[in-house]
Amino acid sequence: MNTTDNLIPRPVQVAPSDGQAFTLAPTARIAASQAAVRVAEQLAVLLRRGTGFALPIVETANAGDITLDLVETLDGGPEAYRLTVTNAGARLAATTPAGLFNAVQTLRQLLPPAVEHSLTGADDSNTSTDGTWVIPAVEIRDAPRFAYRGLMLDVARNFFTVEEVKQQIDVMSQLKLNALHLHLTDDQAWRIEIHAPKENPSGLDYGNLTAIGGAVNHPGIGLTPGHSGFYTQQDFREIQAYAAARNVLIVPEIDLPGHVNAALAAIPQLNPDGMAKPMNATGEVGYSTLDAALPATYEFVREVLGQLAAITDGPYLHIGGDEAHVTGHDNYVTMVREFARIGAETGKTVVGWNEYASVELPQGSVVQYWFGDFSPVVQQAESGSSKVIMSPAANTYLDQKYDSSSPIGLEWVDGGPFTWSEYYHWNPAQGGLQDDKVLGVEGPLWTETVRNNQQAYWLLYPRAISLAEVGWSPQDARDVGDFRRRLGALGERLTRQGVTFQAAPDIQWS
Ligand code: TNX
Repeated sequence: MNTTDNLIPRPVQVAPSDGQAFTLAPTARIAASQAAVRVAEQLAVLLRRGTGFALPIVETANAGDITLDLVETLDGGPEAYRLTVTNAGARLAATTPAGLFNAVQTLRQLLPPAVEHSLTGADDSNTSTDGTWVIPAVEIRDAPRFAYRGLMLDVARNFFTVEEVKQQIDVMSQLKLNALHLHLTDDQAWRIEIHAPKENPSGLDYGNLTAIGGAVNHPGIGLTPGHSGFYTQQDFREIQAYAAARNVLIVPEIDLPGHVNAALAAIPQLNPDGMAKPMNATGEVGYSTLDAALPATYEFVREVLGQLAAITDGPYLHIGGDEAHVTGHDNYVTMVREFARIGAETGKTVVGWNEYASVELPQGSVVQYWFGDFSPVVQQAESGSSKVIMSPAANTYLDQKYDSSSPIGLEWVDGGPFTWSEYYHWNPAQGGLQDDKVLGVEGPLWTETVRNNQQAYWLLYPRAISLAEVGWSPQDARDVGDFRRRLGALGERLTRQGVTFQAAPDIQWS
């Protein structure tokens, strides 16, 4: 059943009207001004595939058409939108294409689930169960609670091809998730091409980062080693452009100064003894570090962050900072302070895991909280005008097993189980932080146990749907019981899209 009650994330204001529903006819068109044509085209692709109708894009609307309008003002910031459906048509209005994109995702959920098709291109049948495409009459006004609503893909432990990342973006963006953090480097692998620089005082072989660090396909002990591969800078731009067209911001991460074994294996000069480390595909953490005393360390970081900043359109550059267990406190402070400065010098806003909050950071740096002591985070937020991305492990970690019977996933977070409901039932504004200090929320998917998109989907969904609503909907508008019902109704749409989700036993899936 398509109704105005099933929307996820729940909009700020939904006013069903007594008027007649709108039936999309085979003669319908999509009307859009020049600046709205790109989003209109995306809606057209979805609806043509779903309905088999021609749905041409035109400049001015007739009765019976869908209209996309860019307007001057609308409360709620750049992502806000208004969606009005009457028997004469549907009208989507926003101040930006991002807002229009959000409106399209809502419209999509007002159509029967049969409008959805495999995102991998497998099935192309196009009939609704009763052959009609009815959209209930309604007026929706909506805007996000937080500007940043993200997922993280660990592409180091498991490489995801450009095509796989694009599919992840297709799935997440329908839930109005708007940031994808790519964990590009770690002990096991280095997944982003770094060109040989013009100036290279220490003669570092940057090509080896991906030649050695991207070639991870050897058998390891313990956890299954991930796939080989890396993104060329062109691949990265391609992912980024694809994401931008779907209102998704790419946040690239180079994890420093720990989690660097792949770099130490590729570039001997990064080691104090000048000897390259062996590659290590195990799931061990916290054993590798850059050396604070080596000039090559800073030369390397400057080059890598500089090249990455140059290809990154978004404002953020993530420099890691987590689990540097063998770095030593003073060395950690020295390096992270300098790396954050280098990052900020590229013109980007630096982001780091919460361990780095104890270091003096450039004003406005972003802290991503995942685990441990919250007080340095609050302190940074207050003294350094930093904003916080909330990823508390027990409420957002998408790598955790749902419970001990899960065939994949890790089990290191205390407590549990870790189901859609724990990931729904929390408030990102906590520990003294108000909404204005919270940039948003992010669910990380570490991939030591993940080897393809379907496995990733299974760990992500439905928990990432909880996260999407936590990030979007007002706290006082959220209700676990109501969400449970709406989540069940979303099941059929995901199934039609070919997304394998965890069929949580406490949900009545459609
Ligand atoms: C800790 S969470 C990590 C990751 C691992 C994860 C699971 C975080 C910031 N760092 O490097 O993948 O544990 O082993």
